[in-house]
Amino acid sequence: MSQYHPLTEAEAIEIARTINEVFPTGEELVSKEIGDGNLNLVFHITQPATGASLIVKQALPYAKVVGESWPLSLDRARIESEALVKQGELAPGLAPRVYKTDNELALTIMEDLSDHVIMRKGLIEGGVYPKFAEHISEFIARTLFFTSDLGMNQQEKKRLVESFINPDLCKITEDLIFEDPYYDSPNNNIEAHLRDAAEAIWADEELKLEVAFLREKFLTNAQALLHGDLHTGSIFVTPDSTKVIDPEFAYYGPMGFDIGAVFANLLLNYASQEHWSADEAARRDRRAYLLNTIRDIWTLFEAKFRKLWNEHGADRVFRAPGYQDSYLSRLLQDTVGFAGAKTVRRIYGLSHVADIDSIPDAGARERAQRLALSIGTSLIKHNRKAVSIEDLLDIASAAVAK
Ligand code: SR1
Ligand code: MG
Repeated sequence: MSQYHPLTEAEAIEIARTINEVFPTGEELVSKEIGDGNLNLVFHITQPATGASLIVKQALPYAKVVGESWPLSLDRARIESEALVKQGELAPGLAPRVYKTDNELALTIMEDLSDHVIMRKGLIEGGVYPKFAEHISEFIARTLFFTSDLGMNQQEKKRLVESFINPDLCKITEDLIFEDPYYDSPNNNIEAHLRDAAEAIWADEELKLEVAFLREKFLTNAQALLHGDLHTGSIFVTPDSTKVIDPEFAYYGPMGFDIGAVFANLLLNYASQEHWSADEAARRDRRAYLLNTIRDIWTLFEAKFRKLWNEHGADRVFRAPGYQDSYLSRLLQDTVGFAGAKTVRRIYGLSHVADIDSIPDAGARERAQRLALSIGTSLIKHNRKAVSIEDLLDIASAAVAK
């Protein structure tokens, strides 16, 4: 069975049965294909007699969301597996356990997290996750610091850069985030009522200059091993637990891209409160919760990152007074810019988010979309001027007040 082909459910069961630590006994296994993402097959395998379960995830050789006309390398399954293992080592308890990898079949067999909820869904349903800021700040601080030139052997880092070269998946990001939204690309998915807003962005030279700087950073700045797609659909949560999944876009890139992804998706949910909150007071409370979460994440991240640097810094020259402060201010600016770019692309680019697309009322949906565009474009324009996380929060608050 080892030559690549998309698995049938029966084959997925046969493979799952080899994971003795989950299925030590021979009772019947049941499979359900639950992949609702853009790129992969995901088999949820359960053993009704014991309640044991696991996930078999298989990469397809094309982007499922578009079809076979968009081929994608299967090597991304190896990258995803290796990134999951590395992230699990660097941030214990914050990534799913990997039981087995098969690079030929492009699969990863991993811990079933169905006692958690996908954070995007949880947020849409009004969930509150009091430990999330603590957990995600730990995840980003440790995975970014210990894979960067700040926190690891710099020769080994170059070898890691090589093993995480991920051209097909990077190309998706380069197109969908840093190019298509800024011209009349056939990839865009623009609701008719938003055409004028998209056209205004295509004509905005100040904005496009900032996008060019951000694109350049994404293309060239091999700062740390990124998750690469750290939106709220890549995070499982409960009130007590956080697990980061799906690092198939992992590659060496600018740290602010991962942090900005988390913030952008909280901001998209913030914009979507035009519909999901029951009334004005509920909307205010929910938005305050989301902005406080962003503030907490940045504050905790910065403190943890500085502590890691002070205790484990691998580079003598980088101890020069002022360098750490400069690094963190540049990282904040990148984070603000990438948060903006990742907000804009979800409104009329190829791939949207359920927070906004599932708003049934067209008027509320349009208000949420325009609000997200206003926040996203302001963040992009402001990125190189940002001095504090309060700048990002003020932009989000001001957009609502307009
Ligand atoms: C063709 S893939 C579209 C999007 O889904 C992934 O989650 C990434 O965000 C990508 O840009
Ligand atoms: Mg994904």
